[in-house]
Formats: sequence, structure tokens, C-alpha cells
Amino acid sequence: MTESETELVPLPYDAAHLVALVGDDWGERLLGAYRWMILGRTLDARMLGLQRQGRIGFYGPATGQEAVTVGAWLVSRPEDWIFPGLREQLLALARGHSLDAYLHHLFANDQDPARGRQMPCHPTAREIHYVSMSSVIGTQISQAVGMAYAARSKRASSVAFAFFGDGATSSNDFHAGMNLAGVQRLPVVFCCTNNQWAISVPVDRQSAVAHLSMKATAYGMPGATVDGTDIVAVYAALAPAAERARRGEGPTMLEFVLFRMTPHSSSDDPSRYQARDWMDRARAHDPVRRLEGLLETLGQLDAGQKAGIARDADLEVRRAISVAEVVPPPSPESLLQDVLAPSAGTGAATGRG
Ligand SMILES: Cc1ncc(C[n+]2csc(CCOP(=O)(O)OP(=O)(O)O)c2C)c(N)n1
Ligand SMILES: [Mg+2]
Repeated sequence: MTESETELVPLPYDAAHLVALVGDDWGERLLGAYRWMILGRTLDARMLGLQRQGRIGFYGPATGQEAVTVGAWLVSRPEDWIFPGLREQLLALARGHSLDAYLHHLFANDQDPARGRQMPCHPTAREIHYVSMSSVIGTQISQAVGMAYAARSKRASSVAFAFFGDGATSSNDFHAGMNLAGVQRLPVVFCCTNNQWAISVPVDRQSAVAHLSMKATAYGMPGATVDGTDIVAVYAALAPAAERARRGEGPTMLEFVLFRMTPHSSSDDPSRYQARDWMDRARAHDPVRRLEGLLETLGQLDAGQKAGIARDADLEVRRAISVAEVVPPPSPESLLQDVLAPSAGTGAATGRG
């Protein structure tokens, strides 16, 4: 089967369903979601290309996972905190982190918010409550729980969204974090992006349960398995989980089943371990094409708009690359910036504030 022959599994909604599930403004909201998904898809393709050309060092794509990140954008509020796993960069951008800042980071240049000191493709964006991604699998889960504990102590209404992959459910932090959140009824939404692989290890070699969401039961919280390639289903699961957390009723664990549509990262060759039909099955559940088909069927997107959205995303990504690529690397002196607090009267301040 070739790419063009792969039959897409359509999203099963009519307008009445969408009013009930997303609200009266579903057309506008889902079209906005579609724009972000196209930007994410465009970014992934261009960044993998740049990595192959030796222009950036490393990239971790999120192709196939866009319905979850953009669904979380529709649900989360500015006061919430995002603790990403490995593939939530699009959520940072949709929440307001600039594409330029992200590209500066990927080029690890002088305007990189992390000044070239973080691993590549590990954005951090304090201004939009997007905590630096940790490649140490699972650690962000217990950090999210700590943030939720702090929010509850301060009587703040913020919710912590903890993202992690299927592989992370085998980490110690998953169990410690879920347990504390369950006992303390903390405002956390645990979002497991089950893309069915932990690099080359398939999910059935990772866990003996039929659905990872069953693990919620052990920690006394509700859990559900959701089609993570259906943005409407993602929204319909995330919105009540966030509201429940905000009302002080405790955490929820959602397992979003989806397909990793690229190598694990720019360092990986999945042809060595994936079945040949993997990509055919993945394309049939492509979250971007599924939403696109729904919007077209319901008269919210025509060919002209579609081409315009794709062109805008391409131009925006190209523009940001051209801006970031010419910025020099951080100077050696910058190594001490943000490390030492300015000390009054000594003139030895090196931080940027
Ligand atoms: C504690 C720890 N062990 C191992 C690794 C190496 N490693 C990096 S990504 C990864 C797989 C993660 O799989 P999953 O949690 O399913 O996330 P995905 O990459 O599929 O999004 C592993 C084992 C690591 N980074 N940290
Ligand atoms: Mg995985």
C-alpha cells in the first residue's frame, strides 16, 4: 500500500455532536487547532531536514501526536503549568512561546533562552508556564505533582498537566507521583501519550496491562483510554479532567493512544525494529488529516483556505530559520550569566537579571 492509497479513518462527528462536545464556537476553535497542527507538522519536517543537513544538532519530532498537544492548548489556562514529556513543543508555541525563541534554542545561539546550555530540542518557557523538558524519563511527573501541591497550598486555581510517554509508566517517578497525587487529591492531569514505542521497545514489552490507564485504579483516581489521534475525543476527555482538578476533586490519568509517525528522534532508524505496515496503520490515523477531513466535510475548510494555512506555516518557519541561523553562538563569557546572583556593591554582577 502506498501513502496515497492509505485509507483515512474519518472522525465520526456531525455539527450537533461538536456543539455538545466542544461548544457553539466549535468551528472557530477547531480551525484554530488545525492551524497549529499544520505549523507543528511543517516544523517537524523542516527541522528533521535541517538536522540532516548538519544545520542543527538534534531534533525530536512530534508528528502523529499533535491532537494531544493542541487539544491541551484548547483546555489549559494561562495559570496552569505544563510539564512536558519529549514531544509537547507545539503546546509551548500555542500557549505563546515565540517560534523565534524556539528556533534560537534549536540553533543554540546567543538568543537561545537556555543560552545553549540545555540539550537541544528541550525548550523552556517560564513566561507561559512551560517547564524545561527533562530527558530523564519520568522525572517531570513527580515535579508536576510538586507544583500541584504548591498550587493547592497557595489556594491557586492552577492545574499541572504532566505529559509522559508509554515508556515513562515504567519509571519510579510515575508511581511515586501518581501515588502522592492520589493520596493528596492534587490538581494534576496525567497525560500519557502512548505512541506504542519507547524508542525500539514496543508497549507490550513495557507493561503487562491491556490499557495503561488501568494503572490509575491502583492510585485511587479515574483513568481512561482515549483515541489520541482524534482531537475532539482528546478535548472531551481533557476538559472535564482539568475541571475536576480545578474544583479540588483530585487527579485523573488519561492514556492517549496514538502512532509515532517518525523515528524516535533524529538519531534513530525505526526500519530496524518496526513492522513494515506500521506507517500504513499510522497514516490511517493521522490526527492532522482526520481533523482536516472533518472540517472539510462540515464546510469549515475549503481548498483555498487549506493551501493558505499550509503556505503561511511554511513561510513562518522559513522566516524564523533565517532569523535564528545568522545569530552567533553564545560568547564564552555568557557561561557565568544567570549563574551568580548580582552582589551589591562589588560590581561583580554577571547575570542578565
Ligand atoms: C531514566 C531514563 N532511562 C532511559 C532513557 C533513554 N531514553 C530516552 S527516550 C526513551 C524512551 C521513552 O519512551 P516513551 O516514554 O514512550 O516516550 P516517547 O519517546 O515514545 O515519546 C528512553 C528509554 C532516559 N532518557 N532516561
Ligand atoms: Mg512512547
